[in-house]
Amino acid sequence: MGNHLEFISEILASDFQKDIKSATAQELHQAIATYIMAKLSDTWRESEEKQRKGKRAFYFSAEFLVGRAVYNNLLAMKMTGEVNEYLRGAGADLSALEEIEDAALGNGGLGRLAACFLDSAATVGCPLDGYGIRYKYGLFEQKFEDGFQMECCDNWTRFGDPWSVRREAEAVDVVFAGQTVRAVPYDMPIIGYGGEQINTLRLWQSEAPVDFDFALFNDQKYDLAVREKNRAEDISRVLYPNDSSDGGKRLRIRQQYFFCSASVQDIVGKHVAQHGPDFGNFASLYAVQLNDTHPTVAIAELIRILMDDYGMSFEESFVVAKKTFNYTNHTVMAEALEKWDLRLYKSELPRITEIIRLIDKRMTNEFKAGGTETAQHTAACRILKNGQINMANLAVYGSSAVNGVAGIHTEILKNDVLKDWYAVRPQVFRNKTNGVTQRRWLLLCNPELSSFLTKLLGSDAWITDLALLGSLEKYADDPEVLKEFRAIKHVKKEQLSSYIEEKEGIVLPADFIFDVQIKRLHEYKRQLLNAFSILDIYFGLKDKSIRDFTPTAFVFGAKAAPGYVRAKGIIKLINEIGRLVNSDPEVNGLIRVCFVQNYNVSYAEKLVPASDLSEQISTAGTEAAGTGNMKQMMNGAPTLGTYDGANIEIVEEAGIENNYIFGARVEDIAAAKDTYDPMKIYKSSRRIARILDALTDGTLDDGDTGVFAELKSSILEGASWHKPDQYFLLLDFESYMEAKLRAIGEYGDDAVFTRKAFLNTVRSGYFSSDRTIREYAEDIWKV
Ligand code: 26W
Repeated sequence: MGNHLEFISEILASDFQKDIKSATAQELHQAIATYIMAKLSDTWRESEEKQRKGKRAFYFSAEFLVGRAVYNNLLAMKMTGEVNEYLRGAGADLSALEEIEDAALGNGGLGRLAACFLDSAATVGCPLDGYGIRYKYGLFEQKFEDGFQMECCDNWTRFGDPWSVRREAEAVDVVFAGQTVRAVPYDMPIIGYGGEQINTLRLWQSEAPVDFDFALFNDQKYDLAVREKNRAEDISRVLYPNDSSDGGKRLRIRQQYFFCSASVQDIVGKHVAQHGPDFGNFASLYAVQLNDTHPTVAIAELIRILMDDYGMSFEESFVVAKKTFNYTNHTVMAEALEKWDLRLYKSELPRITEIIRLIDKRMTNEFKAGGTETAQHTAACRILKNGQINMANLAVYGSSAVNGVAGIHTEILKNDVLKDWYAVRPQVFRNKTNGVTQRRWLLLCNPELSSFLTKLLGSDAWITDLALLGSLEKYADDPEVLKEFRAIKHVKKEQLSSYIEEKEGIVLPADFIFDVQIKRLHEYKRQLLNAFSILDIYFGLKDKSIRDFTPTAFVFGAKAAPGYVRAKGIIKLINEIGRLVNSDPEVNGLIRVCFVQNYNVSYAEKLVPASDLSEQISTAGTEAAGTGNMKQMMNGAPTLGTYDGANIEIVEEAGIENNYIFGARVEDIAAAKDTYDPMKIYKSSRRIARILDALTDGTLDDGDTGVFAELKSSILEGASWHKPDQYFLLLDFESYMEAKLRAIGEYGDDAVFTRKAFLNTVRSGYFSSDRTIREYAEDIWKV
């Protein structure tokens, strides 16, 4: 490869007849990626060879929110510096690649967690590969028109995808009722930090066995000629943009079965090639993690293959499957727990449905045989009931391990959502508190803080052992250290400020507090409560009831599922509040609001390091864990949050005195549930009434869509499908305001606020996904 870096120029010359200076960002990206792919090729093959020798684990997920690969891969290969220098020598710079699209093959937390897990597994030497779907279109691109969310399709591979290798030879057929499609694998390298181990993310693309029907074309039946092609490609065409309700769509069933069947066939095929058609040791060689219920059909698919292709009995096949699969639950939201219509399912997957019937039968027999103690739980645990397939029950019954993603969440699964299963199978339940990779969420997005931590620590070992940061606690009262820590935060805020001015046209002065709430838009995450707090502060500044207020910028990033009308109404409301506040000279020197457009992984990499306050304000008992909270903690933002999800463990690690915790606990909510009367609060609080009335008294304009009035009545009157204020915004309002104004008040004081911020960073070691992956590997996968 000659002077290896030269290879980049050779590719530009050969593929684009360009040199570095004249190349476009996409061409430069193509060349650099090809260069890296060449460099890692041997190691990637060797890693695969090595992993074939032992037990290995597979992560089945309908979503992998990997974001942009180029910077992370350069970092993992420790080549960022030399490649940047080489480009600079030719008048270019790596920052040009800021234009490169994210691979947004996921909705939010669940998808990003899967990506962090793959990075950690490859880094800690865990043999974990990912299996998923290569969506042609990822999560929609979000634009605001007059404050309303508009969705555009995300054609992320239009400039190519140099990080994927098409493995034509390993394609398999996936059979549906009345249609067989070709599942073609595309492999992405998952480079462990340092490049010693490279795992694989295999994403399946759906194609028609026959691309084009020439006869039909000859008959000028042009659409018909490509009908099969389109019907096949529909399966992996687009990611479903819902992150909390399954929508019951036929294509979704096809997507789930498509990648599960292809993945199970792939694993079984390799097993038979290596060990022959003997499945006695299958479960001791492979562990499969089901990322929520979306890939649950894989259990029935393995049984189908062992029975129909290898002649095993249902019982033998079931036992192998149960020992192989493990299930992670990521939400307690009823509407997010998948229950498929049996007839719909059968119409798509008749054989699989038969096998699910056998599994349900086996389960009811087993429960009956267990005596009343067990039998009494049969109804709750049934897989088939009310004409539906309960995917969570199938996942639990067909798995060896079941876990939640944070302490409180796992307790809620045991005592509520899956309590009947916990009663009969307590031993399968365990907790695995989420984590995030410090490579992307500290080293890559915050090199300034990273080199400061390395300086203080005297080594960069924290990059693969984040717990080492704990030894920096001794600097918490060192004014010089706090001063530099704060100066670094200021640098990140200036970077974000100029980016937001360029992208959003809004000026956020870097000396304002950056109060940041970034996550999917959902009522339980209570972006609406945050909006109410801004109105309260606005009115307080206007009537001078709030004095010597530390200037604060309220920053939001969130996409709403396209069909989630109320969520889209909340986006419009926050944009209208932004219009009101930012254009009011009486207050815009003290408060600003910015709702960034198209919040995604790459935008998060700019927002997280620049956030001073991390808004984690979900109703207690609703956010399974959260992972954004961990990223903002790592980057020195104290949490303003409720006692929910992983906030609780963040407070345990960093100290409640170093965060701003408020609001009703789960048990308070349970106690208030039946008597809760938000209208009474509204009537007894002028403060709250002023805020809610602003939604309908003309202060804020929803363009006569009525969405603001609907928002107000959802709080005061409720709706046909829920009680008033189902997420208890008014219940938590006062304590939220107290905590928020206290945080804003303390911000100015280094020895107080910066000390808290610093302690959050140095006590964030536990929240590395390296720790989480090691727990899965030791406790569940046994690899
Ligand atoms: C069927 C549609 C659908 C799609 C995605 C329903 C539910 C989902 C996901 C489970 C939603 C999700 O992303 N859950 C989030 O998972 C994170 C990773 O564990 C947690 O940190 C978040 O608390 C949880 O909301």
